[in-house]
Amino acid sequence: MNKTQNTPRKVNPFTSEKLTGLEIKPPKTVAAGIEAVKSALHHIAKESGMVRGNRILLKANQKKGFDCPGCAWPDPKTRSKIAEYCENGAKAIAEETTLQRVNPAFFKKHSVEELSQWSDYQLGKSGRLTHPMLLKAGSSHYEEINWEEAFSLIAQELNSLESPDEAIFYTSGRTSNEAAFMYQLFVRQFGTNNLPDCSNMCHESSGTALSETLGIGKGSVTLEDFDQAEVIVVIGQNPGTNHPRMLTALQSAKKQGAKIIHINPLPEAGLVAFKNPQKLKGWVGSSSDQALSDLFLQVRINGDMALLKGILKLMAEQDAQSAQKVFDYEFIKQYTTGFEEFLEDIEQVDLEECLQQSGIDRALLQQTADLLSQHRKIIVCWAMGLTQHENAVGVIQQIVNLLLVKGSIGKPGAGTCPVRGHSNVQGDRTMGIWEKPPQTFLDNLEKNFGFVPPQHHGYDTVEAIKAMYEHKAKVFFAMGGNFLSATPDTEYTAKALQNCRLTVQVSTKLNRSHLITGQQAIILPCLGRTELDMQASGKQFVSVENSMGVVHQSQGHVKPASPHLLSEPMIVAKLAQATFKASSVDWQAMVHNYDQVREQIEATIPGFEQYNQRVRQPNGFHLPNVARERKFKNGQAFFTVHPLPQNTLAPEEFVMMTIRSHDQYNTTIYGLDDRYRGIYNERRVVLMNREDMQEFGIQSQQKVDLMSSYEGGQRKASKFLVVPYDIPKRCVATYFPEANVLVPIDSVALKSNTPTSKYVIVTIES
Ligand SMILES: Nc1nc2c(c(=O)[nH]1)N[C@H]1C(S)=C(S)[C@@H](COP(=O)(O)OP(=O)(O)OC[C@H]3O[C@@H](n4cnc5c(=O)[nH]c(N)nc54)[C@H](O)[C@@H]3O)O[C@H]1N2
Ligand SMILES: Nc1nc2c(c(=O)[nH]1)N[C@H]1C(S)=C(S)[C@@H](COP(=O)(O)OP(=O)(O)OC[C@H]3O[C@@H](n4cnc5c(=O)[nH]c(N)nc54)[C@H](O)[C@@H]3O)O[C@H]1N2
Ligand SMILES: [Mo]
Repeated sequence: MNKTQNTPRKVNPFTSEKLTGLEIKPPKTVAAGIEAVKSALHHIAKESGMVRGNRILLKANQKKGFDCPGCAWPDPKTRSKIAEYCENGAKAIAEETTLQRVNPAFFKKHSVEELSQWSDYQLGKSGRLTHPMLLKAGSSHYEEINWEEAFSLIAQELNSLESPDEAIFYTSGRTSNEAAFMYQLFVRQFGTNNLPDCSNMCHESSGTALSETLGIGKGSVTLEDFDQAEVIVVIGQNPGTNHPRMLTALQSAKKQGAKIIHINPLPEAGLVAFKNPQKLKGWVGSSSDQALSDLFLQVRINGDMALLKGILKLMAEQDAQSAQKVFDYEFIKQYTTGFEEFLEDIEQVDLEECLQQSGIDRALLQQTADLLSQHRKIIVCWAMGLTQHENAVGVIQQIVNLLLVKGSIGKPGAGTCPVRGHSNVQGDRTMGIWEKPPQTFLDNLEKNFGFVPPQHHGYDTVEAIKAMYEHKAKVFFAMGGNFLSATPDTEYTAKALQNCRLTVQVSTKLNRSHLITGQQAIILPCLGRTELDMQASGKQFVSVENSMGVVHQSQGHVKPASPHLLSEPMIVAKLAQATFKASSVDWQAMVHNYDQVREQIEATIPGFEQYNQRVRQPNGFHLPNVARERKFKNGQAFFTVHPLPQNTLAPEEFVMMTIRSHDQYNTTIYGLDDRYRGIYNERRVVLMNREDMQEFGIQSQQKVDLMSSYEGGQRKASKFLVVPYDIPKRCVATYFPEANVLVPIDSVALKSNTPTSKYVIVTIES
């Protein structure tokens, strides 16, 4: 079956162009409710078996259960006994606990070339990976390899590099604190800070913006703050799909009197109305449809800077005119620097320009400014709609300005709330998964482990792709994720990976990154979150940090998908033992009992005092947060000044954002529907404004090609079907990862280097 060939493998790095049969229905106005319950049960029954699946679901997000691998939204202190999960959490769990298997027989049957022609949906649905696999140079099929051989092969490649900086170690955001800490320790002892992660494509802009102004890259609110907030702004985020349990928090806040402002180019379901499926009333659909948002501002893509500046201008005018101050001068004086420069900039704002650039009319802008003026307990929540733009850091800092003028940082019911994606992406960063580690972190490693970690910064995700493309990096190792499909500029990234001598993926499920490889490729299959992790000292649990800085435990109970799986910590330990002739670290002791890893974390990272004891408390513990405690660096938070972007389009150009459908988890495709948006059975769609369609003579469901010509380079994504949609003029939307081929590798956010996945200039060709 296995052929050795001299010509390179003809593999397809792109998503499948096969159309699957689009059906369009009116978008939903209500999120969740009985349909969500039906959908959750359908996915669980199909993948995991009805009885088994439901037993597994009962453990999701329970105090003695596992942390849902869906999103990073925190758990409430009192949990629902029957269902502390949401529809999309259930889908994530179904995906991991599926009964399908990708075993050596599967790989014998299907060549890598053949598999690369499959859709992402088909690849994912093939099931859980069961054995370590090797794709030899020139070979057509993966073949089984034993663990020891796999580790020694990787070690050999790593040790034959001219410099440790020729290796890249990527991390996705599901990796536990324990695995992440050991992984970065291994990588730094090996000698590099090349630790790019999914965060580089995700909330990096938030981290950069917040550390510069507030001294900490994380959000400042806790879940309890939602019930005390007077105004909650949800901007650039689609919680109905991506953080469904956040709707419960918003609903509860609203019951306590909070007003909710929704700022988005799309009227996303859930913020319009929401039926809580966790409450029995909601299960049968009898609760009244509640409109969650009080104000909806349908901003143009990247119109947020203009919108925020316009709002601040109106608030400043009111503050100047009325005796009752809009701004919190006591807070400003005591805690901030730069207010005068900020105010001067705001006073010079041209309101007309703001209205035009944001696409919001004056009356609505005034209403929004009034609401914010009248209240002093404000929370702002945001996600990818803000972080993936060239001026992302600036826009987020403008949000910080808004909170600072209101004194809305570091008091109950107020603060910053960047809503994280992957369930432990925040914890991974705390553990040192960072290409730019702070010096204190490196010093602590040195003190604790007795080796000198590399001092120079490593590659982030975009830099890593370029380094591989330019043959500066030769080994690529991924702790989870789907690097090929998640990153921008698919064709360029594919070449980059193919330039490597070896690519290694630690994975649970098959994806395109296993097929677009270096000369040699290895798959190391690992345990998932839901599975029992048995080590020499007995059953283990791991810990994770949610979006609000709460660290808590997660314990899997499900029988592992295969007896050959290793846990991520074990994989790191064995890799370290194979790579190092001698090491100052006792790798075996750490995996013997994960308490030992936690002891090392406690000794290295501030905030983890009595880690093993506190993580065993039912609700875990909060990490310290200088913004929440108003202990800003040198006592001060910083106002900053930001210009309006120059967003001009040629007559034939559109701005495209790449977003998630309701049936996917990043590059994992659960199904082909986007129920809330009324789009069924198709992912190759482009959402377009009806007037634009008329102007350009485009029909509903017409097949078009999308072209991007950033700085002269031509990129093309073929065969997309047009869906007429309620979206601002000259704005279009496509799904990620289908449209990643159009995101230019050089189009990145200033300072954070995050690909501008929400701002790609395209033309549409019929
Ligand atoms: N079910 C499910 N859950 C998930 C994920 C998943 O794929 N599926 N992914 C996880 C991950 S890693 C992450 S990071 C999060 C992502 O969560 P989100 O950030 O909610 O995900 P996106 O689909 O990228 O949605 C971005 C939202 O921003 C809006 N938007 C786009 N451009 C702009 C703009 O310029 N201005 C404004 N104001 N809004 C804009 C879009 O219309 C959309 O509503 O979700 C996490 N949770
Ligand atoms: N155009 C565009 N591109 C984007 C985005 C966008 O909005 N638009 N969003 C960006 C964002 S926010 C993110 S976070 C990235 C996501 O980038 P990644 O995190 O790299 O991608 P995922 O699709 O989440 O990774 C899925 C794979 O992870 C593996 N996996 C799942 N669970 C586990 C586990 O427990 N352990 C291990 N070892 N592996 C596991 C499975 O094999 C699965 O196939 O994509 C980014 N790319
Ligand atoms: Mo993300």
